[in-house]
Amino acid sequence: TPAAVQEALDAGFDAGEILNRMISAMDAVGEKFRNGEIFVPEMLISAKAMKKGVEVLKPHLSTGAAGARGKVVIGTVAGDLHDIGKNLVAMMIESAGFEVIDLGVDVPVEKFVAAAAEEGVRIVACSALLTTTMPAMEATVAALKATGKDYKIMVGGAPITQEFADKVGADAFTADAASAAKKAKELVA
Ligand code: B1M
Repeated sequence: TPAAVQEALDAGFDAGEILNRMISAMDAVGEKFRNGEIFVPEMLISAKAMKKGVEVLKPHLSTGAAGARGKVVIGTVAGDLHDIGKNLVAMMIESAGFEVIDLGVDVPVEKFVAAAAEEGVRIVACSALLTTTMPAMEATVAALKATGKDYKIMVGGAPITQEFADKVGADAFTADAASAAKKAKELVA
C-alpha cells in the first residue's frame, strides 16, 4: 500500500530496494495464482496496491533530464492488459532522459505503427506478459520493421526471451526495467 511504501521511505530504505521487494511480492502473487490459492480479483487488488505504491516511489526513482535523448513509444501489445512492468520500463526510460509516449495496454499493431511514424521517435518498446500475446508482439515487430523507418525496436516482458527477440527481428531484448533504460541509451548513442 502507499502508506507502507511511505513508511519504508521514511525509515530510510532505498527506493530501488523497496521497488525490488514489491516486484518479488508480485512474483509471490503470481505463484499463488498458478497454484490456485488466489484468483483474478486478488491479483487485481495486488496490482492496484503495486500501482499506488509505485506512484509514491516515482519521485524518488526519477533523475533524468527530460526528453533530451528523443522520443520512445511504448505499449503493451494487443490482447494483453498487464501494465505494471510496462509502466516501470516507461518510468526508467523517462528517467534516462527520453520523452515517453505511452500508448497504454491492448495496443493494436496499427496504433504502434501510427505513433512510431511521429517526428523524432528513436525507439519503439513493446511489452507482453502472456504467452498467448507473444504472436501479437511478433506481428507488431513485423509491421514496425515493414515501415522501413530507422527507429529501434525493443521487446520485453515475463515470457519474452533473447531467442524470441532474435526470431522476430527485434533490435533488443532486456529482462527488466533498469536494463531496458540502459539499453535504450546504448541504442541511440
Ligand atoms: Co495476469 N498473468 N492474467 N494479471 N498476472 C500473469 C502474467 C501470470 C504469469 C500469472 C500466473 O499464472 N502465474 C499468467 C500468465 C501465464 C502465461 O501466459 N503463461 C497470467 C494470466 C494467466 C492472466 C489472465 C489470463 C488470468 C485470467 O483472466 N484467467 C488475465 C489476462 C488478462 C489479459 O491481459 N488479457 C490476467 C489478468 C491480470 C490482472 C488484470 C488481474 C493483473 C494485471 C493488472 C495490471 O497490470 N494492471 C495481473 C497480474 C498482476 C499478474 C501477475 C501476478 C503480476 C504481473 C506484474 O505486474 N508483475 C503475473 C505473475 C507474475 O508475473 N509473477 C500475472 C510485476 C512487474 C513489475 O513485472 O510485468 O514481469 P513484469 O515486468 C518486468 C519485466 O517483465 C520487464 O521489466 C519489468 C520490471 O523489471 N518488462 C520489460 C516488462 N515489459 C518490458 C518491456 C521491455 C523490457 C522489459 O522492453 C520493451
